[in-house]
Amino acid sequence: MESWVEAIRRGERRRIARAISLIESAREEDRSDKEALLEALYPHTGNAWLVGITGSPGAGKSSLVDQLVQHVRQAGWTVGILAVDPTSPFTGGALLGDRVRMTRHALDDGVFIRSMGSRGSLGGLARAAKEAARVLDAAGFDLVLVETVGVGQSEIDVMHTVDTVALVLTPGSGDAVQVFKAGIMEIADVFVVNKADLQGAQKLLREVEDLLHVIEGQSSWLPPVLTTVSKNGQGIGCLWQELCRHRDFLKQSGEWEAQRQYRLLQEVREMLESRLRMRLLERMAAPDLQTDLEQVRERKMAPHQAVNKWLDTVFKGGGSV
Ligand SMILES: Nc1nc2c(ncn2[C@@H]2O[C@H](COP(=O)(O)OP(=O)(O)OP(=O)(O)O)[C@@H](O)[C@H]2O)c(=O)[nH]1
Ligand SMILES: [Mg+2]
Repeated sequence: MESWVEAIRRGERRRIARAISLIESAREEDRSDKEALLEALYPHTGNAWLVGITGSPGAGKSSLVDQLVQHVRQAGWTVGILAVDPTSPFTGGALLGDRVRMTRHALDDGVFIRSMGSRGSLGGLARAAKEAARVLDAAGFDLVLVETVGVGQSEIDVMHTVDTVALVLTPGSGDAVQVFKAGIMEIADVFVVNKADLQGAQKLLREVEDLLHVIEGQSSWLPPVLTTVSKNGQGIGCLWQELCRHRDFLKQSGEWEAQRQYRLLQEVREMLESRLRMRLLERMAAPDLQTDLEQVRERKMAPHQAVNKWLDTVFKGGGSV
């Protein structure tokens, strides 16, 4: 394990890829290896800047990521990319040709690209994406870009694991309204109207700006709206500038640390809750508890009495939960 972690920290691509595969594994017998790896990596994380790119299917997210990678590589940053698709069962590169248009970075040592599907969803795809991002973080990538397809709940969950979120919209798709419906507006830090070469881009830009005035004053960060053409790279420099401005805002306002601390506490809480729930449900199958249930059905014991008794057994009766 130690040499594996060292190899990851040196940026060895095959070891990084293997680590992410392990994280994606839904097999119970992989759990202890996975936990050991995550334990060993964890002290080396927390350095990368995590940026999420989300938006409806076909909005141009991958093309945008591709242009952004080109741009930040010239500025000397190293980049890890996770393309997360909750609708796809495929993982580990099966989607790369399809979803991620980034073959030109394939030979660049400063870029690592990986796609993740829903297959390894022990604990949820958002958790797997978060843990995969930690691998890339420990591997020393300065920037980790997380692309998610769609605007549903799993995308929102994934976006809750990054520092900065860019939402990609396109003209002529009724996107601005959709954004409100999905409740994703609240989590976007930068709005990108992509495909600005198409008709309706300026109209969409104004629509989004109007919508944003509604939330003006609610936070000290007012999300900027900008246009891009990810086909040819137009507006990418501006996008990078705005992303960096958000990062600076987070750092200067103290939000950077506050947001991370809060999320780590949430992560522990959620994990604890789900583990406790699993253990309790397992216990409920025990014969003595079945007898109590029978008593509840026969109205000889009130539901809360049964619950009190079970909790007593589980927590006080020497039983580990
Ligand atoms: N006209 C125009 N087309 C674009 C632009 N950016 C991307 N496209 C096209 O839009 C299509 C989808 O682009 P992708 O980058 O794959 O979009 P995506 O959001 O990653 O798609 P999914 O991952 O499938 O959700 C492709 O055919 C692109 O060539 C743009 O700025 N202008
Ligand atoms: Mg894509």
